[in-house]
Amino acid sequence: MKKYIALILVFLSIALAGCSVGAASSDATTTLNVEMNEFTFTPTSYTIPAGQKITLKLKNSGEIAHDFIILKKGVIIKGSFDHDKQMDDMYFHAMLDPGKSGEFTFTAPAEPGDYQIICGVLGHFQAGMIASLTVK
Ligand SMILES: [Cu+2]
Repeated sequence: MKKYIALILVFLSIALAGCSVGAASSDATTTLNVEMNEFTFTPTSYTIPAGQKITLKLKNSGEIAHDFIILKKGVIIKGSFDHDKQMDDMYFHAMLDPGKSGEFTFTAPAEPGDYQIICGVLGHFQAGMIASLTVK
């Protein structure tokens, strides 16, 4: 009889373990599909859930390299952007050569609000390569 109860407990713990694994994997991953070209991001605005894992599917349909940069909260570029001098202003950065596609992952900022997305290649920000990100 004791053996029988022990067996039931083993099955029960396996079932519970199965449940918790299921709960963890149901944490939805948000996917962003972004296309870059001269000199645009398509689409131009994105919304992602705060603190969650994001899969970024990036495609460069252009003929030159482009960046997908999420700036830190409160960093608003107005005049020009200097990639090398403003490393600390970047929350996330991905770069793609022309004609390439790539998949990247990052964790969305924990703080809700509006964030600026830009291309950091010299002159591209000025050419209008900007998008907006809403974290909520
Ligand atoms: Cu660019």
